Amino acid sequence: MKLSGVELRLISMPLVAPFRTSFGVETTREILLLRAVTDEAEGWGECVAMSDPLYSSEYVHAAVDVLTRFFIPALADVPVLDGTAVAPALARFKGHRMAKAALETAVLDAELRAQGRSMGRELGAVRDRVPCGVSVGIMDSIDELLDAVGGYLDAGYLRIKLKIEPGWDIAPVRAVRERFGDDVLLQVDANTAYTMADARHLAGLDAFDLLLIEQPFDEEDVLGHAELARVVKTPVCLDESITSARAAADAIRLGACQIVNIKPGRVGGYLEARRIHDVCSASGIPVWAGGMLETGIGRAANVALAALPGFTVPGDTSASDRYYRTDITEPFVLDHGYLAVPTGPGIGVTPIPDELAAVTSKVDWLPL
Ligand code: OSB
Ligand code: MG
Repeated sequence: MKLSGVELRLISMPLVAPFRTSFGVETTREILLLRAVTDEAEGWGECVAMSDPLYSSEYVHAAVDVLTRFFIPALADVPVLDGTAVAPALARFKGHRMAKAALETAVLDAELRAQGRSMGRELGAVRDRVPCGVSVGIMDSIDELLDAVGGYLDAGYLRIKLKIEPGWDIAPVRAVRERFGDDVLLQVDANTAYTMADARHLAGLDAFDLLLIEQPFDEEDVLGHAELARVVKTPVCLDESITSARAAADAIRLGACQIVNIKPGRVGGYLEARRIHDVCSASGIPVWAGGMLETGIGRAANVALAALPGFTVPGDTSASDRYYRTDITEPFVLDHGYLAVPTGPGIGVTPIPDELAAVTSKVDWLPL
């Protein structure tokens, strides 16, 4: 496959409702999309970096910069370009995994489209649909939260994840349990908002039979998570800390996680995400598919990944209308709590030209 260039496109997508986490509030998702143009086919990749470096050190404009200056030019030197050649070609550059993931995905999508093979088939999907949960932001009041959770349960979501932070943890969890009962699959995500000094307080969540507590401590505090796991009954899940298959293997060996959230962007791409799945499966650690408020482009590939055998609990792969009034692809629609795994070539979806144009703020063509 010969790459002729990559288009970098910035789009701006208003969320249906503000999404508040312990690290900030998102009202409009600013997203970088990549289109890799080859002599055989075109491929799409969505970069999950956010506007500000609050979830991770990456951010949209840094991704544009590093792709433009280093990553895309580095592909000119690759003799035989396909999806698997991208990570080795970029390996000498440190970090910037979200930017690397977007480029790898665009090239892989082009390759798969040229071959008529689907992402699910490529990654090893064993299901044609995946069970879906929803990530519920921090709200101004418990009443508002209960309304939101009630709406999602009515829509069919099979699992609820509550964002928590100090001052918004035990009370919202208790309220959701009291209103909706003990059968609801329920978990919490702290996005690094706590420290070991909060361990006793977090043990207060043990009473609510949660599936897991996600990333309570700092990204680099793997040992702290291992210590916490010894004093709380709720299973500890890592998100931010798991940046590679090696990081996953280390965290598992340390006893820092009983379950893992896999986000391809966070770990440098779908191929590394699959390796994490494999490492976890070999250790008996269940995994689930995280999300980064993706459009249909990123969602399509996430749903394919979530169809691998080790993804044994519902992920944050929600329907398009949980995020956006109008998606840039055909919308992903929940069917009794499930999303269908795309079956078409590559990621299986493409942007609808008019919808894409309506949200685009900038387009750059980078010839190779
Ligand atoms: O920690 O999982 C997270 C969104 C942006 C950044 C980090 C996270 C999230 C979510 C939303 O929880 C998941 C989604 O529905 O896409
Ligand atoms: Mg998380």
